[in-house]
Amino acid sequence: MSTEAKFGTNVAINGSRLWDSLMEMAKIGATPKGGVCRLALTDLDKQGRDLFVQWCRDAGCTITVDAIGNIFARRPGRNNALPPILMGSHLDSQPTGGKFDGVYGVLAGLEVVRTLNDLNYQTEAPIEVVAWTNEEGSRFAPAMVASGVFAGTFDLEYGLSRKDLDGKTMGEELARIGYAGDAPIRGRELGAYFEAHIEQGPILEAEDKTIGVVTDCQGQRWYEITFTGQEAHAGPTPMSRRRDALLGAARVVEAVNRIGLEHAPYACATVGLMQIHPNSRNVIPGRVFFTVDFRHPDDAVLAEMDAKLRDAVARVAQETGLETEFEQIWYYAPVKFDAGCVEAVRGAVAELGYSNRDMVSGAGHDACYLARVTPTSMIFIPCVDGISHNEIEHAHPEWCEAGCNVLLRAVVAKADA
Ligand code: HGY
Ligand code: MN
Ligand code: MN
Ligand code: MN
Repeated sequence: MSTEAKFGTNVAINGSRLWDSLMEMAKIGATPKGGVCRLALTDLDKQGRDLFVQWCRDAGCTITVDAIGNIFARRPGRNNALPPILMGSHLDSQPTGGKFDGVYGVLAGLEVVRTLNDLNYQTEAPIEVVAWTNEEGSRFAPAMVASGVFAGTFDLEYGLSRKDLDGKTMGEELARIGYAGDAPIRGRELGAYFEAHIEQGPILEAEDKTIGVVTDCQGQRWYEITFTGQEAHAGPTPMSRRRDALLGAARVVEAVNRIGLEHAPYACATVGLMQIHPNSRNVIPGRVFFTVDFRHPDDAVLAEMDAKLRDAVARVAQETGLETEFEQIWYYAPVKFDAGCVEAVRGAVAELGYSNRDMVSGAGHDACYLARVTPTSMIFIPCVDGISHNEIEHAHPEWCEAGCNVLLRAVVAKADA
């Protein structure tokens, strides 16, 4: 039965309440250019978590937190023996993040709960809003590590032992902010998972489409590379006697970009983090640490890019005589989302009459790991100029409202199935 038949035709979420909650949450870690910085497990992440938990309790949910800090806000159904339908995303951000990446999916889930409360409507199965720990992978690599632990891809010890660049572990930081929970880390039977998220790319806005029906997500490979040469004085050291670690890194940065271009238009290849030691203007760099982020929707191409990177690093090491350390620290294959969940989203979009198109997600999401343990799919809304992971990230209120209306219907369709 369609949700129209259940709720009647005038069912809609409260768009201004959702927008107000997004703007309220954006005050936590607000940056001067209008973005947010709420790095995973910092005091600001704790503040955001505390606010989310309070809002969920105010909406009548019960809260559980698991051993890697994932927060589950549960709204009971008529039959609580049934596996719950989950919806959510993440509250942590990039260092120069935006107001919507992740937090939109969490607060859209809360708005679904608030709307069902307004309607005094109880779903058959229970529903849960989830905030996953450390989705961004900016402070603690890799990304999505907590949903990966939940899905059984990583063991709990691996997750808790992830270190930031200051050597602090996720386990220590979870305990410090009071989110080292005791709920079982996995093994619960789940009904389905839906994640609403901004597209973080330009397609929906460019095609004037309101909703992205996400069918797939591209795969990723992350690497950590170190070149070691010899610090020396920038003045007296002849060019012929230098072992300049930054020269090696620069040649690999060029190779990374070339590999991405060779596999255009779908490949993505990025060097985003680099540490130069001693990072002094008149010292020849002795050591350079940097990261590589590869993405592609075709696993075989992702493997080809991997092989080309390894060759490039070996060639540069040979050319420059630098020592190298090379490690692939993360990999997941491209993900195909569950046809039933995709159809639930498509059905909701049709009921609502929103313009839409199928999409492959360029960004990684917790949904990529949830897809390993329960039927999963995603709902995209546009973002202005496709810009994200940037303080100017923006989504219009009407887009946020539309995505949440779709989430409401998809979740209820599954919970009442
Ligand atoms: O990197 C990603 O795709 C996500 O933002 N963690
Ligand atoms: Mn995100
Ligand atoms: Mn992100
Ligand atoms: Mn706007």
